[in-house]
Amino acid sequence: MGRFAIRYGDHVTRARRDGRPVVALESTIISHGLPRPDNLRVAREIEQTVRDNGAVPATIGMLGGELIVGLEDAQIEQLAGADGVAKLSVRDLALGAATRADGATTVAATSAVAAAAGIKVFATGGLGGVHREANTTFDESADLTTLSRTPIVVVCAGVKSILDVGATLERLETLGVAVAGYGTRRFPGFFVTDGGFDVDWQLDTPEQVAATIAARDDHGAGAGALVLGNPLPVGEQLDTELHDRTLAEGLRLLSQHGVSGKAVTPFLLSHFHSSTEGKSLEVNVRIILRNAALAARIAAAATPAHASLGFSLPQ
Ligand code: PSU
Ligand code: MN
Repeated sequence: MGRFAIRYGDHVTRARRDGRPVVALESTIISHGLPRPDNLRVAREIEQTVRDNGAVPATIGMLGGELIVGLEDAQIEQLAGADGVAKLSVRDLALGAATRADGATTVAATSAVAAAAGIKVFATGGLGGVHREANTTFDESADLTTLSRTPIVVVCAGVKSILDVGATLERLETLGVAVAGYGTRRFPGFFVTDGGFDVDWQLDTPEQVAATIAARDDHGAGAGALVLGNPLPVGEQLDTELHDRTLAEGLRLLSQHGVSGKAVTPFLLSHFHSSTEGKSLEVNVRIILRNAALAARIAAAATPAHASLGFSLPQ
């Protein structure tokens, strides 16, 4: 083991030893995506939802430079409450480790670390993507390029309409990232059920998703991720008029305040949460919990039956 080995939480070590299903969870939604104090409560609810659906949660993050797969509750509390927690994309991991940083991992970083740890399923809210005006700013999330070389399933509600959804889907195609809708052929738009674009594939059961993982692994022909878009039921989406109004205002404030780079996503998310009187937060939480539940069921379906019973076959 090197000086910078990944550290595993005890619950994840036990799950790996017993071959139980594990679901990776990101920490940037806790530190930068959701407002305090709700963020801590939600982080705990996500973990509990994974457990309730038959898998072990592994929230990933960095404390004191140590990369941890399976943060303990007190460590999650630390990332949720501390000021100055870094937003770590995949390129930042080694820099954070070397400088003993506290940091939360994005979809890109979480996917890369989870795959390195042999975890096959990851639940989040929304993916990063191509920003509006990326033709001049070149602002495209490293989530996309990382997923092109990372064998994992990301259960998400698509991308937020704060991004250029069409361009994001085009880039996912170019990068060789598989995209499917769960129970739908429309790509979800996070707060809203329908993101405005079709996808080529529809998967309807956790078993079908597990079979997709198995086929990719067995073929050995391509290491890209599968992005599984899990839309909110129409009745549960954010009111579309409120959504459109809040988005337009957020984009205007963005350019007014000259916000750019990695601050853009947190800025827009916080604008949504502060200007919809908690409505967007409520919808956001529902999205994440639904994705966590589905990811747990996929992880269970992807785990051999003898292992999910908690014991191993004799060698
Ligand atoms: N989209 C959301 N909520 C989030 C994020 C994205 O709906 O919290 C976070 C994720 O961690 C994602 C990151 O990986 O923002 C993307 O940031 P950027 O656009 O700077 O790559
Ligand atoms: Mn960016």
